[in-house]
Amino acid sequence: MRVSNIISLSAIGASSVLAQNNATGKLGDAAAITGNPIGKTAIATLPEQPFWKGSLNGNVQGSVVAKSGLNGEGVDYEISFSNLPQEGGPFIYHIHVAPVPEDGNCTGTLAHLDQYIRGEDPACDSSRPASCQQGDLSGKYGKIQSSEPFTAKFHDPYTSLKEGDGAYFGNRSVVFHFANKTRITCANFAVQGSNTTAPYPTGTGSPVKTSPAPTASPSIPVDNAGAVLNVLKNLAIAPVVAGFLVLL
Ligand SMILES: [Cu+2]
Repeated sequence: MRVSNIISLSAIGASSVLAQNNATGKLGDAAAITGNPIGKTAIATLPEQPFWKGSLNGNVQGSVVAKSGLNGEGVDYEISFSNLPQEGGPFIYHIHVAPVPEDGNCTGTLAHLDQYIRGEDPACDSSRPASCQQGDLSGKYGKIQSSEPFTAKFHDPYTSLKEGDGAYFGNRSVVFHFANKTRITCANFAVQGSNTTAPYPTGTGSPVKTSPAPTASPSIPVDNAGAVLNVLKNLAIAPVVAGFLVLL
């Protein structure tokens, strides 16, 4: 192979890596979650009254039901929404980082669950869900078209029902928006607890705070720094460490 060909191939490789890096979090792609308590469920049910004060025929109705995935890996979601607004779709919904305050003000839920500091733009590429904001459920798994009722079931590897994880959402909220991001309604998750007696991963050494198995992200090269960072992310202190690294 000619040197010029090698150089141009290298350039293509470098530019594709750069393009990928542009569309992920400042802390990288989201790690797959393991160790969710078996049988644990969190449900967010929309309230009777909308937050949005425009013209609606009653609030959007429905819920987001989230259960620990098989073997505690990731979370299985069941979504159902009805009484959708007549216009302003397709609608979008997310896990937001803060709970709904007592007065029901959806603005108080702040931004999306985004532990890896990705931001909303560019829009989530649903073919690479690990690169999206963890809370961007409609970005990763589909917006809500206007046909009623809207239902969806999907598995998300990147959100957690394990307290202490940065990706834990049992104490957070769901917000339902118009396509233009205006907040229509919102609801807190309520944890239903574990409905089985299957054991938590305790009593077998140090099973809890391990980094995800390398097989969870086979296409991503892992160096020592990356592995350390993954562990730190699991400990939910990555932003602190990232701040420290910036100081360096
Ligand atoms: Cu949102």
